[in-house]
Amino acid sequence: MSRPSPQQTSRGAAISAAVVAAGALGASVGVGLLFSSSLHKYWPIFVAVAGALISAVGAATARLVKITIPHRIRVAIIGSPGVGKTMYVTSLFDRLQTVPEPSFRFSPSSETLGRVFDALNGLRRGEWIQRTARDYLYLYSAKISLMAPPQALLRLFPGRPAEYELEFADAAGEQIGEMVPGSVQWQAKTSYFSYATDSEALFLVIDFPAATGIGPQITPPLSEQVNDLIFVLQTVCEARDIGPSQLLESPVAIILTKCDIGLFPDPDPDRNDGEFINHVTSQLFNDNEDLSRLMAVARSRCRWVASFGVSSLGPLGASDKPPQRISPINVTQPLEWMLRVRYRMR
Ligand SMILES: Nc1nc2c(ncn2[C@@H]2O[C@H](COP(=O)(O)OP(=O)(O)O)[C@@H](O)[C@H]2O)c(=O)[nH]1
Ligand SMILES: [Mg+2]
Repeated sequence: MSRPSPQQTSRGAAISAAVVAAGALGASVGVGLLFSSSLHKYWPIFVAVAGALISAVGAATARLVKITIPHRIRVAIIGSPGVGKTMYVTSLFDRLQTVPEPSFRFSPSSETLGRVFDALNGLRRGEWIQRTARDYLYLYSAKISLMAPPQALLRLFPGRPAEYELEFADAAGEQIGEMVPGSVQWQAKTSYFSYATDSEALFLVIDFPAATGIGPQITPPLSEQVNDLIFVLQTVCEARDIGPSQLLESPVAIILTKCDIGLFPDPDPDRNDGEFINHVTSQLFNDNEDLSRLMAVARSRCRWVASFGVSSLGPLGASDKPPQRISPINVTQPLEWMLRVRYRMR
């Protein structure tokens, strides 16, 4: 796990100290001028100009410090075994390297890239992704730089990118139902649960086949998956001391994976698959009793909630073999949404 580098932190501190010193010097010169000359009758103008200068210096300092100290954005990806969590993170980190999104740049760590390429090479050899080992927490990390919109007083200046550490934690998922604070299991698995409770965002994952009954059913029934996710949400709120009148400030993305299975049986070259999946999944979240129950609980406890439909592999056609090449659909949308709402990415 990475921290803000000391170099960058001290650069931020040095810049803010320099800006504050310049402000203090300017203020003393102003006061000196005022009392040593006949200008003292214009004191209201001096006070107004000094006020404007001080607020501009404050805003600039805050922005500079924000730019030079990278935050760590931790995303916990949670869902039952087999819903496609590991495949989703793999596909996301592969796709983010070439995302045509001008607002952010992305560079995965070499360890993460090694894991992603191992998984993709396995698919090419005809092997499905390996089951995530129980009790392990796999971290996928990258540096990202975001173009944030300029703040009020700084609109005249071009926006500058801010650097963040992005980290996704993927676990096997067997332990969701054991997420009881204070229980022996909870204490034994602190790394996973404290990751979930401390994370900056939650990605809750359900698979499209379980949600619709279409395609192979390899995961627990939908109502069970939904109950487990509601349990996780309530537990995270409890662990963070979020009372019923407060809202969890971490964005919560509810993601339906394997939506390519929903594109069956009519592959259509004229259709935009991404939009089609979004249309189908938003209807599902309205019409399906379990999914709308999950949505209602999430909305009552969290400030930012949105649902997404993704396919980590892309259309497979009639084959049930791993594809030679993945063509993911909508996989970057939850992250882009989360960065926009929480980090005000442009
Ligand atoms: N059709 C389709 N199948 C998928 C997709 N993602 C995962 N799968 C299937 O679901 C299985 C389990 O995925 P995995 O990522 O290991 O699930 P996890 O246990 O949640 O990490 C994979 O071996 C694939 O067979 C997808 O986008 N489309
Ligand atoms: Mg897994």
